[in-house]
This record gives sequence, C-alpha cells and structure tokens, in this order.
Amino acid sequence: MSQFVTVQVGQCGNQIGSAFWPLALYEYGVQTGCTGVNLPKIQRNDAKKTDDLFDAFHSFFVLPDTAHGTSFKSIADIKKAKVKARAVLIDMEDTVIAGLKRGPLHHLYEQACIVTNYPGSANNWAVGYHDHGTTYHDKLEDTVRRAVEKCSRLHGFLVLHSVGGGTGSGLGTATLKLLADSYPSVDRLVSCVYPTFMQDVVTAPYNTLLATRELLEHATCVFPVDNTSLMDICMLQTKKKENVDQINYNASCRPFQDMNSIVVNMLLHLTSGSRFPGALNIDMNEIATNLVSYPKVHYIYSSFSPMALPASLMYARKEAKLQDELFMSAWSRSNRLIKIDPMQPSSMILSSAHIARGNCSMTDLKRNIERFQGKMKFTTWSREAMKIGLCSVPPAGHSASVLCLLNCSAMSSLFKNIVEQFDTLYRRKAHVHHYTRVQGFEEADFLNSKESITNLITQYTELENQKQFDVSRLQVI
Ligand SMILES: Nc1nc2c(ncn2[C@@H]2O[C@H](COP(=O)(O)OP(=O)(O)OP(=O)(O)O)[C@@H](O)[C@H]2O)c(=O)[nH]1
Ligand SMILES: [Mg+2]
Repeated sequence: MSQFVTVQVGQCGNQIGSAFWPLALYEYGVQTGCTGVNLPKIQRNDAKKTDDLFDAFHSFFVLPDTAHGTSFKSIADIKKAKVKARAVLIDMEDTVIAGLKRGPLHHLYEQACIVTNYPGSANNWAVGYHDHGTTYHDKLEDTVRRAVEKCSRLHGFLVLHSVGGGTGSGLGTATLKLLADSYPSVDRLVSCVYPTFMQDVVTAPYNTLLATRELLEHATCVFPVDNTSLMDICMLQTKKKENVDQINYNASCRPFQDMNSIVVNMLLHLTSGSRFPGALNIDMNEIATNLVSYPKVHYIYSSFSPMALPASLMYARKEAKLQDELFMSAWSRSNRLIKIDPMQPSSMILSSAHIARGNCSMTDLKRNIERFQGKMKFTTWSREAMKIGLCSVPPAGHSASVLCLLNCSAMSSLFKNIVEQFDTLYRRKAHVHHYTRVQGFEEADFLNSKESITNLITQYTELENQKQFDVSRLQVI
C-alpha cells in the first residue's frame, strides 16, 4: 500500500486537515466523535475487509512497532497505541493549529511536524512566499524530512491550502517548490481552494494569480475546488427534504466544516486505489500518467457521487443507489467541485478517469463509460482511452461511490477568470505597494505570472481548435 504525507498550510489547509483526519479514521472503522454528529457504527463484518482496512491504515498513519497487529476500534485505542498522522502542519498564524493541539485528536499530531509563527502573512502572497519562505526554508525542509523518514513506501505528498490568503498561497507554494526540489520523484498532489466570486480577501486576485503560476510549475497534479461550488453543494444538500433532520448546523459546528468535508471525501476517494485492494486498482502514479497529457496541463476537474456531507449526512441514504443513477449524479453540474462546465460546446476532454468504490461491477462501469463517451467531446486520441478503477472497499457509510476526473479544456475558464480578476485590480495598481516592498518580489512577477497563465489559456484554445481527422481504414485489395 502506498503512503502519503499530508502537508496542510495556512488557515484553510489546516481546517481541511482537521476535517481530513477524523474522516480518514472513520474510513478505517475508528469513531472519533469530532465530526459534529454521531456517525453510525461501521459494519465491516467481512474478515477479509478488516484485514484490508488494517493494511491500508499505514497509508496515512504511523504505527509504532509495538502497535503492529493491534486492531483499533476507538480513538482511545489510537491514543493508547501512540498512532500518529503522516502530517506536516504549517501556519504563520497559530490560532487554527493551536486549536488542533487542544482538540480531541491532538495526540495524532507530532510536535516536530508543526511549523507556526505569528502574526500570519497579511493576505499577501509575497510575504508568505518570500519572507516566510526564506526564513523557514531550512526548518520546513527538516520538518518534511522527519515525516518522510517514517515512510517505507512514500508515494506522494497531499498538499492542502487556499490560494486567496497569504500563507497558504505564498508559503504553501514555496513549500511545494521545496518538495519538488528535494523529492523530484515523489508525486505532489495539490488540492487548493479558489475563492468565491464575492471575494473575502481584497488582494485575493493577486495571491491567486501568483500562486497559480507556482502550481503550474511545481505540482504533479492539481485538484482545484472553489468555494462557490462547495457552498452550492452544501445549500443543495440542506434543501433536500429527506436530509433536513440530519443537518447539524449548531453552534458547535466550525465554519466551513461541511464544505471542507466535501474536499476530504474527494481526496479519500482519489487515494482509495492506492490504499485498498480492488479488481482494477488505480495507483496514484497512474493517475498522473494517464490524466496529464502535456506538461503544466495538469489541473484536473473532479466530481463525485453520492454527494453526502460526511460530517452530518454521510449515512443519509442507506439504500444503494442504482449504479446508472450513481454515475449520472457523478457527472451532474450539482456535484462538481469547481465551477467549470466540461459539457459546454467548445470543451474538449483531453483525458478522463472514473474510479468506482464498493458495489460496482465491470459491466456497470463499461455500460456507463459508453454513456459518458456519448455525452462529451473528445480529442482524437482520448475518446477510446479512459482510465478506470474498481476499488473493493466502499467509503464508510455507503455501498458504492464514483469519482469522475477530467482533464478538459473547459478548465481554461478558471484561468481566464484569474486573469480578469487580476487585471481589474492591477489596472489601477491598487495594493501593489504591499507586494513590491517585500524583498525578493519584483513588480515584473505579476506580469510574468499573468503571461504563464495566458500561455496555458492559448494552449487550451489550440487543443479545442484541433481538427478531428477521420483516418479512413486501409483497404486490403
Ligand atoms: N473551503 C474553505 N475555504 C477557506 C477556509 N478557510 C479560509 N478559506 C478561504 O481561504 C481564503 C483565505 O485564505 P486563508 O487560508 O484564510 O489564509 P492563510 O493561508 O491563512 O493566509 P493569511 O491568513 O493571509 O496569512 C478565503 O478565500 C477564504 O474564504 C476553509 O476552512 N475552507
Ligand atoms: Mg491565516
């Protein structure tokens, strides 16, 4: 089984992290009591499945030698066995991490894998990237090395942060560069949060542009999510009549909790093939090879089903969905994690993958892939080539689930939006002085970043305009 080190940076990265660990434990059958509601007891009677779960436990957790062979049923067992999360926690403002250190899962985090400071990066990418990136370079390198040394089969880094603030976007991408320099052969899978259209950080357009350029340079794959989509999903779920009783938006719920658990669900599904066995397993390195057709064209659209909010609704639908319905809803606009439309007329699918978990047969998968091929526009090479995965262990609380991953030209609308938002602010040079006063930052960095993103937009347009040649078959005379 592959192992992953999670690197959570800034407020958003650490809040997603705080949703990740209880749900990761829940997936292995351990109740933590810190998801906001009492989740149902997982019924995993099948002895084989219990073994699978135990083997997969090493993917995200470090077990001391004394704990090998132990079975964990409760968080008390985890604490007693001194199990640790394979996590590096970084924030230049320590409120969120201080909360984690006081919280019910504090024993999961190693003090040696935490890097904090005060008072943050002031919503400024340049402060995060240059000031903190330089000051903390050696400490970060050392901290990551400690986490890596505990891995025997490190497959990838899961990097979590937002791009709208200063620390996640700036120090997050500086850390990504450090990972690329120090561990070039280890995958760097980034899940980053793009802000809503109504930005809550005035300088977000600058931070987003500058961070995006770094993500294009140094990530293996980026799985972008945006807060508008996450909010829409939450709204839709709360409106669903059958779920009304299950929702728990009481005062003890942290803000963003449900939105973050959607991201966590996607990540758990994404890595499931590397953690659990299956009839047709997808390893994470296969995802990168199959989905990234050209260097830098590595932003991957994701959507999945069932879209229950795990914190509150994980077990809302007990009956198994019919497989075709499950696939239909995985492709639907309401289940996408980023507001782009792969079905828009100009959009081309460059590559795609479907990963099913649990109760789904090869026949179900084949039938639905054919339906999918009929709905989308593909390049000449991508229509007949679709990566598929069948993982035998379903997500906790469901009998089956499907994750759809697309590398599609519609992603260019995200990049166009980034450039437009940047131009609006930069036209009047608003807030620029905060960036240019940071040592190491030059105003040209804005324009270079814009150029790199504009080049990518051009590349997507060229791919969309490629003529589809029908090569007639050679005739045997
Ligand atoms: N989905 C989600 N978005 C978040 C969360 N926390 C913050 N954000 C978004 O992230 C952006 C702000 O970034 P933060 O992560 O708060 O900033 P930071 O990385 O800590 O950087 P500084 O505070 O500037 O040092 C805004 O667009 C917020 O809406 C979260 O837990 N979940
Ligand atoms: Mg912060």
